[in-house]
Amino acid sequence: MNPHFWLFCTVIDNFGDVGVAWRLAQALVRKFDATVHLWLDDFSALQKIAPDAAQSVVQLHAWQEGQEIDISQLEIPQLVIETFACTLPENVVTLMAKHRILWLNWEYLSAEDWAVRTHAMPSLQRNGASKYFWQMGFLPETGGLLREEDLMTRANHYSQHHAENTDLTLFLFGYQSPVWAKWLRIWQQFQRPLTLHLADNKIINSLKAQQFLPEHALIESDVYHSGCLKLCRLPFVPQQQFDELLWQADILMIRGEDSFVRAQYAGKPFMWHIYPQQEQAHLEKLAAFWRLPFHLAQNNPVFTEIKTFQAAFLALSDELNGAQILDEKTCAQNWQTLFDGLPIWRLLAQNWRDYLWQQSDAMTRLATFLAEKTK
Ligand code: TRH
Repeated sequence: MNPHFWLFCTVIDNFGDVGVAWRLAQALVRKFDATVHLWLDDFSALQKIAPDAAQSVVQLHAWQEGQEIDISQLEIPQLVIETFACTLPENVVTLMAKHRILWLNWEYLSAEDWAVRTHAMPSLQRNGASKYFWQMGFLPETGGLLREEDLMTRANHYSQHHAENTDLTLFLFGYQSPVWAKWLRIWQQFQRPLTLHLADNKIINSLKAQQFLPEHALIESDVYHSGCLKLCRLPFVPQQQFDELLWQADILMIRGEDSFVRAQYAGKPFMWHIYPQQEQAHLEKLAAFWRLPFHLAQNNPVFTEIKTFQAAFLALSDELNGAQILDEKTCAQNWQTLFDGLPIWRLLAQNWRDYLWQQSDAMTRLATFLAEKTK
């Protein structure tokens, strides 16, 4: 008998909520040979990341938070997952209490201590049911990260069949910010040919808002030259092909949550444009993450010269994420340090990727958790 799992997701904005829910739904099917039902309140983002979702084995349902759902034709599930603390339908909560169904809150990814501490902890609900926190994370004691079994094979196959870039190529997938125009102006001063792959339209819009790009740029044509910079607008690809966009580039500027994880598995130098939160709460989350790869590097004799690189990197990462504004000269010096330090940046990313790779993935950890809870 294959298990039945139910998954609920509300789309806040962009592609990350649905991106994680969709990846998770497919991972559950693969790992547990499960029948997975996914309830979503907005299908437009799913349509973009998975245009063939309707033909998938994942069973899709429309739902709005606060509404009950029709469960009369469905088998009782063994597991119900609410992603990112969305509020489950009242009749599902009642069903779970009656049949003692396992209930998980699949949380946003964070390296902060509280997230590590609360992983797999139960929180008692008003109806007596226990809801468990699933804290995805980077350490063995967390809920781990989603990754497909064939990811490394696909990545190796890609690099074996594609030549290295002639110009240094940066993949840029970030949020709206004036920092992009500032950084591109600085990169222009270096006189080094750079190819910039621009995904989504937020960075392009930022460059236009700051008059770095004219309004017509990257509309009629996919390529725009500005001094030594070649800007290429990427088409939006289905999520299954997203990794290839990362493998094509030499440096990855990524955002949110799912693309952030994929960049780490790509093992390429990356910088994280974290999703901004109220009262700058994202800055603690950002710092908590970067402590990990840099700490890991400290224990590796290959990284004797990392201190200067680390200072420049963290200053730029802070600037990208609104923690500080650097004066032009310091900003340019820091970027020079990063470009000169590309070999260190590469090793840092590979060292971190290897560390993640040695760990079990989220589905393996979930299988152990389910086995324990259903004993
Ligand atoms: O899009 P994001 O910024 O998403 C989010 C949401 O804003 C959310 O509310 C917030 O909670 C979360 O970030 C932290 O970034 P993310 O998470 O990287 O998701 C992007 C998804 O889009 C990811 O699954 C990859 C996918 N994608 C494609 O499939 N094709 C593409 O061409 C591109 C550019 C992205």
